[in-house]
Amino acid sequence: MRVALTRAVSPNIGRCELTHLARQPIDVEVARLQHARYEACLAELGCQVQRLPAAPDLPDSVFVEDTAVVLDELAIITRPGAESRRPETAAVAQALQPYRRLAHIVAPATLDGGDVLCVGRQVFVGLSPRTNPAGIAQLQDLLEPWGYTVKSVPVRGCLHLKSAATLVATDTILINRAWVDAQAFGPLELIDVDPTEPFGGNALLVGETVVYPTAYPATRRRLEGRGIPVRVVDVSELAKAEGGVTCCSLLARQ
Ligand code: CIR
Repeated sequence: MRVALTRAVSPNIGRCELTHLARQPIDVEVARLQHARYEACLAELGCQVQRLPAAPDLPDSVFVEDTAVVLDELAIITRPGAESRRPETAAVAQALQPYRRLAHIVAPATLDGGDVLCVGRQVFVGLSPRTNPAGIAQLQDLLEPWGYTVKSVPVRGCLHLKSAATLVATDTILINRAWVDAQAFGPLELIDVDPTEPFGGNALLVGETVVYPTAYPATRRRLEGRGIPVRVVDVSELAKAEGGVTCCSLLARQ
């Protein structure tokens, strides 16, 4: 059993933070519909979806992934790199409290959950526009006592580590090598995104199934060709806010 924590799309998502994308109008109703279908997909995969109410003052709050790192033993509440996003953490901390003991990243450290890629007890952390070396050091101090190893991984040309690389099976990473060095992942199996789909590296593994955007059919075929079951969701409106499929939920194994 898994709890999937989500948060409703803010009516002001159009005022979201943007780093690598030009601003385009976002249709809030379409974004809400896509988000609801994404939640339905998680429910079909056996998650118990718990949705936090929308926060009109927090345009990016649908992207709950950045506010916490949820492991089996504890959850770390982050200090997001974008100042506008820091107030998002309060409601998420409250929602996670019943499920996990909580620890916190504190100033001057910054860390976005989108930079944290867990592969068993190995934790890869993107050194990115949002996550600084102090954030990685604090995460390491919090996780090492629980037997995790934390490794810093520089990213370039994208927002977060998980824009470039995500887990698609127990020992397999989907990767865009233009944005992160493959060597960082040592002996793990790698699947490259199709070169025509640079944003295709963000996939959400739920159990043994990958939840994946409709927007990247060539990369999807690569995943399926390696025997990975894929469920597609249209998240095109959320993608205009620079969000992907991992960003919209926090999964907590029960
Ligand atoms: C931001 O720039 O923070 C949001 N507009 C997008 C965050 C996406 N989050 C993620 O990839 N984990």
